Amino acid sequence: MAKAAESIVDVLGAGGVKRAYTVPGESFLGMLDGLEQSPDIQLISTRHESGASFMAEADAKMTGSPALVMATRGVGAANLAIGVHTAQQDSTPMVVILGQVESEFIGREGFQEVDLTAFYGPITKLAVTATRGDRLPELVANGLRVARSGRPGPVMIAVPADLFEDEVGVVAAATSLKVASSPLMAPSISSEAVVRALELLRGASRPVLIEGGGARNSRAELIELSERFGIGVYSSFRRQDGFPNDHPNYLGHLGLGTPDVRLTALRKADLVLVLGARLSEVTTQSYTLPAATSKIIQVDIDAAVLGAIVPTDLSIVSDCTLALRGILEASKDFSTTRSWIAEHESYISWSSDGDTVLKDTEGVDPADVIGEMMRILPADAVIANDAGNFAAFLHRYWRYRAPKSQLAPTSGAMGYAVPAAIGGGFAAPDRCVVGLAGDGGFLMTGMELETAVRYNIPITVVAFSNGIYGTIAMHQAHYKKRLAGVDIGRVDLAGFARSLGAESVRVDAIADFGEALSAAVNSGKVNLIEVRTEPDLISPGKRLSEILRA
Ligand SMILES: Cc1ncc(C[n+]2csc(CCOP(=O)(O)OP(=O)(O)O)c2C)c(N)n1
Repeated sequence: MAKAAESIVDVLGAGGVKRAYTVPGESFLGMLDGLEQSPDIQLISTRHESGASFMAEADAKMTGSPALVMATRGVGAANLAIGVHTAQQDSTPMVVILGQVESEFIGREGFQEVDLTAFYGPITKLAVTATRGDRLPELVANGLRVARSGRPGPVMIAVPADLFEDEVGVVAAATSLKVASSPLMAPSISSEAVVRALELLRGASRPVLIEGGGARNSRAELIELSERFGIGVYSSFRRQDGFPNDHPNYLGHLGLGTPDVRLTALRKADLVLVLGARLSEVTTQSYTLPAATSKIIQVDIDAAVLGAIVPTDLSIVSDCTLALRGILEASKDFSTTRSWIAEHESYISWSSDGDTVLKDTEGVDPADVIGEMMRILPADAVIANDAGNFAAFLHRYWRYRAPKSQLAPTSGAMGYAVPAAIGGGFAAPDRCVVGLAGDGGFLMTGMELETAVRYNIPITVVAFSNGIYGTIAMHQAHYKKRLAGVDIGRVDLAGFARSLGAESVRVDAIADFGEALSAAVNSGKVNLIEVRTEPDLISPGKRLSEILRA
């Protein structure tokens, strides 16, 4: 016999969970104690539950294994929700354990009580409230199974506080361990599907593919397929690290504000191969692409995704790597000389799409910051980004060359960058990790720099300070021709970071940025670089004042 909390910790460890992120609460004392004693799982205490959930999401994005997040009752659950929603939209495996009021008080609106099953239902794959302590290991093992299977995502188990102290029988504990550690063999492509895919691929004259998160581990196969069949490659929204951006078949990113010229190859493609991408609103450019004239092959591990957004000519339920291997194995005799060099050159060249990089700006031009990052950072640096208009410069000018080098929320959640960089740092301690945020997003979760200092996770954060919620200002300029509620005060971000124990510097001119960045990433410490930018320089080559006047 063991206490339920101890048994859950064993189950999580058997399921590959390495880290548990939390703000502690009185409703899960047994879990905190069990994790602190565990040799397999590190307990990480953060400054806000949103930070905990973003860290867990980024950690799991890097490793592919679920991370654990825990929070207390209604209050912690509310703060935690933003990172859980991000895990859902980003298809990231996550286990959420929420402490609930004691079982004898449920339904009386006890202290901080909320119906957690109802609250978390829409943002998780599975939301359940435990009713018996002896079944807790079973619920957690099942949660792990659901989080990892099919299209991965978050699961939530709410536990009335008293149940953690219940006893679990030996057989129940052993069965749960088996469920948690049982290997999950991914579905593979059928030989019939290979034949039909090859028919379509051989017959295509201008094929492109869209790679998504489900193809994250298929890099070598993607390159081989692209080269053998002369397929141009697009990244789905914020999945730019799936295919080397400097490969001559790479065509660009289907993101926010993608210039029209970038989309021509997709618009004109006679065949589009969709690999592990759910075809989100952003990827499809508001559900307008792929074009109705394109034939579609879609490969996904989750049958529910296939054909859900765009009707397909061939739907294949398979792990992407296994599907690509099947197709490659059956087409060894095939080769083609199709070239995408003109499209690729137009993408890779610095001032593509007729962007005028605005050199007469008073502050620092964010495009130049990305240029300096390209010059200084290692090609395999992990770049975590927040939501905001500064990110448009990153997505356009940074070239993702290494696998698992992008931590970017398809949920568009502000506040992601700092905790995501920390989660990335925990998951990949040997990589250089850099977070990018606007001043708005930075001050939502920037206090997590203290968490990085405390756990000695040497990340560097670049915060673009323009004193404005820039993205919203740009939308208002386009649609309302005047601004509302977007001014925010200029804050001494470097001073704030110093108060949290980080090294910091403020940069007012691009000439000083390179040195600051080199020093930061080589310091082995937590660093913030505050970059002062001009609010008028709102997106690559565009001034806010011009949009307001237009
Ligand atoms: C949590 C959250 N709240 C609100 C928004 C809406 N939103 C998107 S971008 C943005 C402004 C971002 O401002 P800042 O971080 O300063 O970056 P900038 O756009 O100025 O580069 C807002 C408010 C959001 N995406 N996420």
